Amino acid sequence: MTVKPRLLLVYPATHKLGWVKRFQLPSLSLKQVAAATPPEWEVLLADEVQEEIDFDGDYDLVGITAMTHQAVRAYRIADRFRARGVPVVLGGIHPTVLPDEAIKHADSVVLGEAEPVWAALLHDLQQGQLQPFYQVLPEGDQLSIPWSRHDFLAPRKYLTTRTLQASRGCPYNCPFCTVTPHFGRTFRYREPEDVLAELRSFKPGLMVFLDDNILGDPERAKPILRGMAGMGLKWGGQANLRFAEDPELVRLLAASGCVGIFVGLESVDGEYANLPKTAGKTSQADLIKRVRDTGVVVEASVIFGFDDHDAGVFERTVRYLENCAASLPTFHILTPYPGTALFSQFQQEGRLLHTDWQRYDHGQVVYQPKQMSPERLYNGWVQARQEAYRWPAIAGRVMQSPGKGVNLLYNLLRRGGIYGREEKTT
Ligand code: B12
Repeated sequence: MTVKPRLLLVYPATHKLGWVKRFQLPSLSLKQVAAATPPEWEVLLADEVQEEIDFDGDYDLVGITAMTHQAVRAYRIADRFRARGVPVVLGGIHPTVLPDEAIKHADSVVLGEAEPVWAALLHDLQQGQLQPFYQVLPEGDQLSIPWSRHDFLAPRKYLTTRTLQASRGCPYNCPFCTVTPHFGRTFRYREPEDVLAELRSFKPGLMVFLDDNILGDPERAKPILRGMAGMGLKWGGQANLRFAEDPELVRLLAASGCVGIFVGLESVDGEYANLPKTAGKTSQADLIKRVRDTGVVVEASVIFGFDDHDAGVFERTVRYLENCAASLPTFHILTPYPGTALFSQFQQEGRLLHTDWQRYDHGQVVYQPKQMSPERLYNGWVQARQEAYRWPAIAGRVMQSPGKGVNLLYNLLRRGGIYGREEKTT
């Protein structure tokens, strides 16, 4: 019997989660790396959100993914494996943006997408010719990727393991976002038939699209939504709220089994409510109502701390979201992620307080805001979250929505995250 080489894929955790961990999704990044791994490899997963990593295990290669807030933990994990002589590859958005930092903790760094380079990297490793960096830049508007892999996830408990992407990339290039500079200026879509075939392979039940903007190109999205009607899938995803300018898209969304859609309003007024992505002829409040009234939960996300935000922004935002009864208000602190135009701007202006990546997570203030102190911004964010998730506020918006049960469930989960306790591991 031949022994397969063993690949351990690691999802680093920065916090220990309580009961909320049962409502997480497995990393699609690692599901795609697994899918791109040739069958002669055995693929194992260490999802630190769910369990401890076995640092003494027998592995031929360790692959670690990292967003910015995970980078410090990812580097610690990498250093421990490398100290034992196990080669480590780092990938994901943070190593893509800062490959020279990442390579200090890895034998190789994959910049951008794994699918076009991963098999070659594994071949090079086996030949003893691993290169420090691998990268193939995205081109065109077609996305050709293997179906994501699930077998290596068992038997962990997730909200659902049925996640996929129908598209990648984004043309909007918002100054605070990493997507356009690193995943391409166009939407790249998979063939609708390929997406629908993957969806048909799922058992009926909950699934999640992890696209940046599943409805970004309506003509590419509509065949997918039409094909989903009657499949018995209940799904969630993320989109630009402007899709709701198109009544057909709103109707198809509800008919396709969508239960919840995450939309980035970014700001309820000022410059950031008028970005190419957010501006349009109908107000964001009216668009929210259109979608909400179909029974689809609208998770409306806003960011606090743009340069035109004064200390009145917290109150204005909470009231705005209350008035349009967005099903699930979500608040973030502006975070200048490395690789964004915002990071370069704040760096040039000397406004970055530090580059302790663990604290770049939308829940801490890492820069000097223009119109308030960092403390005021932080406290305003805490208060806005608590205010929006008081029982009367939850009851008010749930009562205004069709689909009250699903709406209430989402709100209870979110309230748990806001009022619950989280412990740091690192
Ligand atoms: C879906 C998503 C989520 C989901 C993740 C669900 C899941 N478990 O998979 C949820 C909603 C939970 C989420 C949460 C957050 N997210 Co998010 N999310 C995304 C989104 C839209 C897609 C990510 C994704 O799954 N892509 C699909 C996979 C296949 O692509 P990928 O991750 O790029 O992976 C490919 C390559 O990068 C590479 N790769 C990745 N890892 C590895 C590892 C190895 C070894 C190799 C070889 C290659 C490799 O190969 C993969 C396949 O091609 C991105 C935007 C984007 N386009 O990247 C933001 C994004 C990753 N999120 C971001 C952020 C900030 C967050 C939060 C911190 C926000 C918050 N505070 O709420 C949290 C953190 C949660 C946590 N777990 O700690 C930022 C990260 C910025 C940064 N520099 O860190 C992004 C880039 C959005 C943005 N606008 O900038 N997110």
